[in-house]
Amino acid sequence: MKLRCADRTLDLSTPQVMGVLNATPDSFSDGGNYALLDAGMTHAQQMLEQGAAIIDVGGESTRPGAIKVPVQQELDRVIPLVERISAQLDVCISVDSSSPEVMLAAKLAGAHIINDVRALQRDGAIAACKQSSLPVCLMHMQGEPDTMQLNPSYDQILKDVYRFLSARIKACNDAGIDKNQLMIDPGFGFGKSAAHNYRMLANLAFFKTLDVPILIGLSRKSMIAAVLNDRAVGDRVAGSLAGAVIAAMNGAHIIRVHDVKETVDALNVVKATQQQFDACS
Ligand code: 7PM
Repeated sequence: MKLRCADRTLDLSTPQVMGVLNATPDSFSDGGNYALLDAGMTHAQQMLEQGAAIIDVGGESTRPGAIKVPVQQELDRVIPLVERISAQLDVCISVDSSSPEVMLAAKLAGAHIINDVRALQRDGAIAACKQSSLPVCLMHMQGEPDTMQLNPSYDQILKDVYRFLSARIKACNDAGIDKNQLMIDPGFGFGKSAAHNYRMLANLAFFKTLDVPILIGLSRKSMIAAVLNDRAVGDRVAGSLAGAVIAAMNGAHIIRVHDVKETVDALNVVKATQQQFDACS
């Protein structure tokens, strides 16, 4: 399975790693814009060397409880970084945004993929995505980041998420976005309890019949802490790796992570295993 991403092609026949690059100021020391750019470039280069196929640049915090960021601020954070990465590194760049303005500016700056946690539901987002001609990841979220973890509730989590993603695929198709430009993501941690998240992880293969590549992100999230005695964020690597391996074995094509080197190692073991599975089926 291959995904056309602007002037690049992503080979998804084996699971690929997407490295998280935070362009929000709280993630770096407060050294102003240039320091932020330099730190971002260094981190991007390191993740590329460690084997990331995609660098995911995000300027809007979607953490539970996060407040909304004005579009101009998102543009200021994301666009210079995308420009520099695309000029200097041989890697696929995705932009974590729900804003049509950011999607279009990111395309001009050299981005290859749109990653939208709101699945192009904002006004003008489908049109901007169509105009960009970039592939897009459609993610499921219940509610909005500031309140989504207060009382997540579903009739049937798998069917509810599946129906939502299926409807968003149809909305994109209706707007003239080709199905081979789409990916889906069940949205771990986005308006879900730990039980909801583990039910989705256990049954990830259920989403295969949507017939588009599956992207997942569970790196360092609270679903990992929930089974590790509420372990601190920096100490969730092994738990996150277990989640990445389970997801890859259940059909995920792209794994979004913070710890690239460790995840690439784990996925190489998955790859070796999957190759043997193919050989005897
Ligand atoms: C809690 C929830 C804390 C989410 C931090 C986050 C995803 C994403 C993010 C994901 C896709 C984080 C985030 N998570 N995009 N953006 N899938 N497609 O872990 O799971 O950095 S934000």
